[in-house]
Amino acid sequence: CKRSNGKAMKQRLLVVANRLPVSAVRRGEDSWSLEISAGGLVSALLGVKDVDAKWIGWAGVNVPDEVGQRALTKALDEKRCIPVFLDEEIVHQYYNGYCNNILWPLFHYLGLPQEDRLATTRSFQSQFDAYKRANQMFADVVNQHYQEGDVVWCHDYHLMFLPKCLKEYNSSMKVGWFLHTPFPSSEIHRTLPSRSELLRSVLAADLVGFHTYDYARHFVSACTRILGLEGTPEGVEDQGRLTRVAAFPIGIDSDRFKRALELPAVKEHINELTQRFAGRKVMLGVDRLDMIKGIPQKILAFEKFLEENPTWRDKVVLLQIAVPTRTDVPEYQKLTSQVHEIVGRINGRFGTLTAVPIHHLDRSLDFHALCALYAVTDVALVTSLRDGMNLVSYEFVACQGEKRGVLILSEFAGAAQSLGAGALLVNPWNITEVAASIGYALNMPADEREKRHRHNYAHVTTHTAQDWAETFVSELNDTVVEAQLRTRQ
Ligand code: ADQ
Repeated sequence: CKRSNGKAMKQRLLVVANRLPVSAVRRGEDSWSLEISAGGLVSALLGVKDVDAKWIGWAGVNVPDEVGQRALTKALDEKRCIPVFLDEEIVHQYYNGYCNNILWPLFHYLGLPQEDRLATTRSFQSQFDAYKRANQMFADVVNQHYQEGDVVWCHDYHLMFLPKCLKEYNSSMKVGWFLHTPFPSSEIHRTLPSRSELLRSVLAADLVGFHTYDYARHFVSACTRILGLEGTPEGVEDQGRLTRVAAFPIGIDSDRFKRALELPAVKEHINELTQRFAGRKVMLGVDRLDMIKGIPQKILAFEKFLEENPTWRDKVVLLQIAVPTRTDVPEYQKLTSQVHEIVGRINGRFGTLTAVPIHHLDRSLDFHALCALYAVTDVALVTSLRDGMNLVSYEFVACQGEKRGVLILSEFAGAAQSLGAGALLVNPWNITEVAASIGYALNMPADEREKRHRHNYAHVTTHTAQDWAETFVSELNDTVVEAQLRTRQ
């Protein structure tokens, strides 16, 4: 903390992310209603000690008029949020285009869009230009609010161009960048037409963070192979300037889950669910409906398990809760129909007049309903084809009081590196292996479940979201001080 007039002043943290943690609904020409989404990231950043955090990002709505913009800015100010206004065209090209159609699939090993090569090449350039323009707009807003000594923490693949824009404004700004998705092997990153420009922009940051050591290593390899720079144990060096690169595995606010499970309404909901599924083991999947989550693979593995284990058919139920996302994108629409088709087929095949083996919901559940579901689950199934970390696996562990449920976890989720010793790790592409793990999990003796759960629970409750945020911010402060000392020597 700095001191001013004898009073301790907290360091200011500007968190820059594509989306603000609010949903904004316009109620009139100059009135808005706002709801803060209390996710893990919000609790993490509010929990950082001695730091005064503000968010900068897009509010997720198009506000073309000045009256509306002024009113929204004022309303957001009370929630410690600062808006970046993006028009529809730029959102289409930057967010739907470059972020979600190019970077998201590429970083999850699904490759670049394949359609018409020429059209892709042409639209690729315009989408990249829009991406850079949008990042510059974020930088303009950060610069307007920046005060000397602030820490600026940029988040995710939407803002890879931002560190460079910020350093162009002010080379002494403390800038960190964290990626929530995997960073792929350099062999994958090399296929991206704008590969070098993006790497160079990220390297302008002082500290670059990833969920796992593997992602950090892939990033350093991409910088050495594609840019010809030198990788060191600390990071990447370019003409004497070091960008520190390290792993900062995220966690959850486990206390928030613990508190929720104590609420009478949640306890009542747990009782209702227990009665509803009495006599059956409960398996659970909670995912955004996205190709990376491996939902079809999960359901096909469950089908194989039922096929091979007829005695389990009326003794187990799979609850798959899938929040639709990016619903205007054709690939996501196709995925939704595919999942519906497989679920329908399996329920038709193994269902009876009174019960079906799969309950599939296309929607989001509120926090308390989700906690109750986690608490009654015997086996959680996370089959991501790739996933930066996967917080659902952490949340499930945090809500397992007496059940000591089993976690089946994809080896391609970052969480496999932290929860691997307690979970049953699987290759989600190997449906036979996943089906066998389902059988193993359902039959696992109590002492093995206890041992595995204890390992995971200790990890989830000690490596929390607050620790993650605090470690990143303090490492960023240290990195800048060390760099200043080096240049003075
Ligand atoms: P996501 O891909 O969104 O996050 P994940 O880490 O699993 O994936 O977080 C999802 C969050 O949404 C969880 O808090 C979960 O409870 C909630 N959620 C999912 N489905 C829900 C539903 N049907 N109803 C209610 N809530 C639901 C990205 C990366 C991840 C990385 C995180 C954090 O893709 O790999 O772990 O960021 O860095």
